[in-house]
Amino acid sequence: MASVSTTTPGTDWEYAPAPESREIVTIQPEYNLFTGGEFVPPASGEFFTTLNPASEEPLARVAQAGEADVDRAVAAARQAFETSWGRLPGRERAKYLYRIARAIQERAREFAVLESLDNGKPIKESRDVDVPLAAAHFFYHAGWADKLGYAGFGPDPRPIGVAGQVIPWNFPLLMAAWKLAPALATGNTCVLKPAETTPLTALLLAEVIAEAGLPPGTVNIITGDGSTGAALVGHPGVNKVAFTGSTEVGKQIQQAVAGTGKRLTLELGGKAANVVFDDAPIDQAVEGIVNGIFFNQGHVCCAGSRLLLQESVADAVLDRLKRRLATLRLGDPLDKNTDIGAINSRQQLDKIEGLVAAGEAEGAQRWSPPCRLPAKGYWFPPTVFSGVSQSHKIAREEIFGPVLSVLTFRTPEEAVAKANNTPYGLSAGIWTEKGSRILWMAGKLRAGVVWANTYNRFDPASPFGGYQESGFGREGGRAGLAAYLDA
Ligand code: TAP
Repeated sequence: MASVSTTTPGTDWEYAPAPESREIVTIQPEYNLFTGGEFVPPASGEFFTTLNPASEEPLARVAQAGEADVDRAVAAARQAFETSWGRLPGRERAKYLYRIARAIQERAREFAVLESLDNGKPIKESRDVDVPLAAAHFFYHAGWADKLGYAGFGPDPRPIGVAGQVIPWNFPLLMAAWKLAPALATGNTCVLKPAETTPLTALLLAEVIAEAGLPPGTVNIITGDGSTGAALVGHPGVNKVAFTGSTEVGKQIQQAVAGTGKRLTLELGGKAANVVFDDAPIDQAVEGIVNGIFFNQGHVCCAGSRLLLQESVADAVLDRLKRRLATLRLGDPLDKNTDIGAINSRQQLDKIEGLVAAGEAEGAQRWSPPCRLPAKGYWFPPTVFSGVSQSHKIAREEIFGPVLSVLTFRTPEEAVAKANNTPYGLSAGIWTEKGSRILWMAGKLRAGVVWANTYNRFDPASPFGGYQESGFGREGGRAGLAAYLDA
């Protein structure tokens, strides 16, 4: 499949194809569940198919874990907690985490290609963002494992026990690393359920974990759909539930866990404001806007999906933004020049199309650069809505796709009021040359992460998490350790 430039006619640059080879990846026809240190068939004998969303080609059949499989995985994790991993000193746990981190680096190309095949994201993002950050998460937490007594949680903070962890499809390997690394560093054992549409890199990680020699049962990876996730979070043998996904499912989990004594952290949806003032360096801001909403096809919980432009520069910024969008290349995720890959699933594409239709019906103006979409697979062009008002559905609901809603403001106070007019509160961006204004805004924005003159920057040392309907608890940094300690 060739990449298709969205470049406007007359300014077209012909790029030669630059495909990353998929030879490095061996996809097995069928994957079992990783439980008790080995791959075992599901008790039900049921499997489902995972697809390449860019071509709709079936990639593999993957085990569907039922209640008996969840039981087995939780029992294996309990045993490892009580007899092996849970008894290791921090310096020993650290060795295993360093080993996993190095193995991810050594097999980085394999992980990146597999991630792009199963998820549809451009190889330059899986290669330069997802995989290096996943390795960095294990390195960072390996460093903490023998220093927990100095982290401000008392001299001897204890692990919680068995962690049940459920993750979404937008950053499959990275979310697995965000969940596993802090849990293991603090001495917990894990049962992880990846998303149904993107299980393959978590299963490759299972292979790495087995090769790293972790005691059997320390990490269990069970694949399946939402019913597997529900069985895991509801299992009485789980002491801590960590969930990343939609607000809707997060609320169901909160209800299921209420009154059980289980510890819970929820990383949910977002509808972030990216605020551009008239003194911002416009070209830099345009790059930040593009990165904020079109990175990973907009399948990013902290995406800058609401652009707030100061009225005096709104036309100029929009103009430059449109010119920049016309240079983005949409197409084959394995082509190294591709900027915008495939939408992860038919279901997600339907959701994006539905919300975009609502935006048009409510009177906002829709714009996309000229763009031919590949005939097969799930695709959506980069899209900008101007003339958006705060009551529009596209200004309120998370679209989780490459769709930007543009609003305007006149004063900093109005910018704050509009930015905070959302049930979410995960992230925000500020673009201005005034440091004092950045500090003033950051203090007033109700968002867990605020970026200034940049966007979508992640680091394992920096805590990440939300307010309100974006959830509670933090991942990363010292704050992230607290979620896995009985402190
Ligand atoms: P969900 O539909 O909520 O799915 C997330 C995970 O939960 C998947 O593994 C899913 O399995 C599983 N699941 C579904 N129903 C469940 C239930 N009743 N009990 C337990 N687990 C259940 O979200 P998604 O569509 O995969 O991801 C998109 C959402 O995640 C967006 O709203 C996005 O903002 C949010 N997100 C948030 C963050 C942070 S850090 N805040 C990061 C990434 C994504 P299936 O795959 O089989 O459905």
